Amino acid sequence: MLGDRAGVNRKVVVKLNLPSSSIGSDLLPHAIDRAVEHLLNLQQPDGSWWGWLVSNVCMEAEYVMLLHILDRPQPARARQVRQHILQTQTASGAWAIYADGPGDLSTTVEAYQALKILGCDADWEPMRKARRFVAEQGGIHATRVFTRLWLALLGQYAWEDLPILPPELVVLPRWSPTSLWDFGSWARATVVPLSLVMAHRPVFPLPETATLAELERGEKSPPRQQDRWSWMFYAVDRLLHAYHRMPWHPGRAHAERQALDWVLRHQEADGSWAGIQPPWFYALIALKTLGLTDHPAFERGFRALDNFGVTTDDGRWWLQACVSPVWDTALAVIALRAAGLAANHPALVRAGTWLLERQVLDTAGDWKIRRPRLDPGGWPFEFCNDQYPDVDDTAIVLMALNQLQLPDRNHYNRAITRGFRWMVGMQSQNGGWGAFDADNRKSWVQKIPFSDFGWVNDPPTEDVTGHVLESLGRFGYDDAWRVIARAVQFLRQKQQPDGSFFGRWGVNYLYGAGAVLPGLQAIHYDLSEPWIQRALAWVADHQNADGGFGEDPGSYRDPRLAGKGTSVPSQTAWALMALVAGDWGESEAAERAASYLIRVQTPTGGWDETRYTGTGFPGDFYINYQLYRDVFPLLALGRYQTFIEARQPVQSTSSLNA
Ligand code: R19
Repeated sequence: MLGDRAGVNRKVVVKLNLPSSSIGSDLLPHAIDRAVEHLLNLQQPDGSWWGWLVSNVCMEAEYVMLLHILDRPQPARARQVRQHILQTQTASGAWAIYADGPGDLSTTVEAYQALKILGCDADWEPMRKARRFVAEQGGIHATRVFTRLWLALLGQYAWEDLPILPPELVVLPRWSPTSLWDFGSWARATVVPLSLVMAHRPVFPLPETATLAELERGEKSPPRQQDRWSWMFYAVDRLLHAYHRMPWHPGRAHAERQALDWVLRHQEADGSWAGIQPPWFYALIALKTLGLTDHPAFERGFRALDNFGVTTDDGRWWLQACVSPVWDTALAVIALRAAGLAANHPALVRAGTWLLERQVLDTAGDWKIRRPRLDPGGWPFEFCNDQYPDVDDTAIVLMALNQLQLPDRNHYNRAITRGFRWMVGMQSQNGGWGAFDADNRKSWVQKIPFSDFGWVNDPPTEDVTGHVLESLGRFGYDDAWRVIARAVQFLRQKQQPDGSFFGRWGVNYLYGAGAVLPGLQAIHYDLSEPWIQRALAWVADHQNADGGFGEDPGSYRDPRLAGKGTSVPSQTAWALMALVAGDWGESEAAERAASYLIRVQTPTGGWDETRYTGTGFPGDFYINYQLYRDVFPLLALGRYQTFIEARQPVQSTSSLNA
């Protein structure tokens, strides 16, 4: 049935329902011109692009708790944060983790605790409403481990009721059946400082007015997953609790020294840990717990937090989970090139030069553990993340650089060669690519009682693999090369029964389509193969009546929402990119998607997007990338225009031939 529709969609060449048919008119080039101008206006003086990453109120709530724990009150900042937390409360009294999403229990408890610390009265209506929501949802015991850990630090939850994370984990060698290296990069950086904190179980008591005495506690619950392995690790956790109660822990002091050493070694040049909020906060708490607030690493780390903060015009302050300048800059370059800017356009040369400087040539990165003989050469997501370059950024940066003419040819060639080798060298055994590590796919880490939030490993995914293929394709490689043939095999195996592809780092199957299909096109894969046509039919099948596409983050938890949701510019762009890449650029679906993007473009040439289309962790953590709304529609329209021009040189009479 899908196949039938596919056939129909593909063949119909539609004369657009835009006024006066956009192929012949100048509506499309005009929209592109305005979007180009808008994006160029957003470029930073140093040549980069950098949009905010909006996530959820846990960032600020935990910041408030952190200031209390570190005993670093900041009254002015506290007022701004309070304002922000109150402003993001939803009508139900809860806090959500994405725009228009349902209330989230853990997030609401953290926000409630922060507001108590910030002086809000429990009898105040917003607090009452929040409390009602928490009670309905099962109370404190039903929150995730991280939330209860924060409460334990504040004396509002029993340490005894949290799973154990022993610092001995750091001492276990890489080849032991369970080791630190089985966790994903972000989880490693989180687990190590936390193991120190949890071994000491410090409590930083709250004043009476800030406790959670009035908040529903609920019932202690069994493990979240109820399979055999989870029960087994639950039993192991009980044993570790018994061990914790014993007075004597041989080797503990050594393990703690190793863990502390690991934490200190992993601080980045900008003072952060792994460039993301959780390990950063926990590293500071670990140093505090060990009485090391005089250590230079502490002060450097604490001060650097301000770099992630954003002050708004209306007097709020909020905190980004991480920052995305490299990713944003590379995507902007790709979009502007697709829109027709020259390879040596001054703005793009500045961006390219900036990107060259960001390459990580440090040999000390964690990725070395899995690929000891590989030389460095990747790019990170953030400004300073020398220990965590990632494959996704490397693929996109290489793709961007590939399309530029930069003055320093030597530097350029060297950078490309190194980046290319690193990227290829990070391929996993199964043919795909993960983000920060190769072959990081053991599942036990996901089964331990500690792991009830987000993915804690970093297996190869469809979206990253699609980006790598697109990058390799641009350098002229095709599936005559084993690396590529294996990657195609990986994608084929990962395709869902309905033809779609899962999106790990973007919401969701629309992101998957927008990454996988351009990748296959770039390596000149035979797009007429049935599995590709099924992927395209899936996309076309999920178009909204307004011509746009949208997918709710709820689709990660509820399969019925796959590919469904209110139209959103970036997601419409991914669908259009998929259609154009799959040679469906002449379909009605593509034409209507392009029309939608043109229709909703703002007068200044950008797009509005309050919905979250970025994924931190499927089901648990989402990101609204501020630049996605402007970059992806431009990229999609640019590619669409190129496609149309190539197809219909005669019909385009006016602007295109001008
Ligand atoms: C593509 C480029 N990407 C490959 C990089 C994307 C970076 C996404 C931002 C990540 O920010 C984070 C990271 C980790 C956490 C956690 C967390 C969850 C579980 C454990 Br265990 C440890 C940490 C919570 O919030 C985060 C945000 C787009």
